[in-house]
Amino acid sequence: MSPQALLLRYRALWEAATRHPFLEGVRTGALPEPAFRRWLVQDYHFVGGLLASQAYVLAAAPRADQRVVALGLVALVDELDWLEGHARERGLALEVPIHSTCQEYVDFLRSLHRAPYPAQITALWACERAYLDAWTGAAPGAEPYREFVRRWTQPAFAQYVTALESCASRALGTASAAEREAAEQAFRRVAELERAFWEMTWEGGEP
Ligand code: HMH
Repeated sequence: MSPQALLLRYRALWEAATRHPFLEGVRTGALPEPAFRRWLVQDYHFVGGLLASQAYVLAAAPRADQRVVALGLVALVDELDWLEGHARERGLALEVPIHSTCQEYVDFLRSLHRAPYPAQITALWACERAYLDAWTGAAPGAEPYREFVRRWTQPAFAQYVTALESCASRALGTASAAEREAAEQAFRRVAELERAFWEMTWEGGEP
């Protein structure tokens, strides 16, 4: 089972994770402003959580994967700066409570530090691949959102996702049956949590 095989096997789940009225709103410009604000502040929480989880992935990474995972970590630190800049520009407070949906995703990623490495790297790849696919579907995006679309569709990001896929592919290639099963479960969980994240931005409600 390869990363590509997972995308094929769970095609419907993946579509649900990467297509959403939120993204259609980004594309057309019809996105309700509250949805965008909710997304921005919760994604800031998410990236902070992803950064901490990815540090565990780095700790578990084989020698050949260290550079990709470590450079990805630094990119997340830059992303926090970038999101802070956008929040400031829009006068949005980032010190809002984390939404339970975002918390659930972050908790899941953190829980993977006890999972075998193939599951960890597969989940990390899936998480980033989800954003590549989601924002690619919204390209080029309406003017207010174009910079966001650009971030997750630029060649450097696509190359990062490809590099993670190679790491996941190698790990899965030598994984035991139990490890492959854990990786497959992690992939499905990431897809479900990505879908829930878009739903959260759309529906709002209490954190
Ligand atoms: C919800 N998934 C979510 N947020 C992100 N920033 C990414 C994936 C990619 O880092």
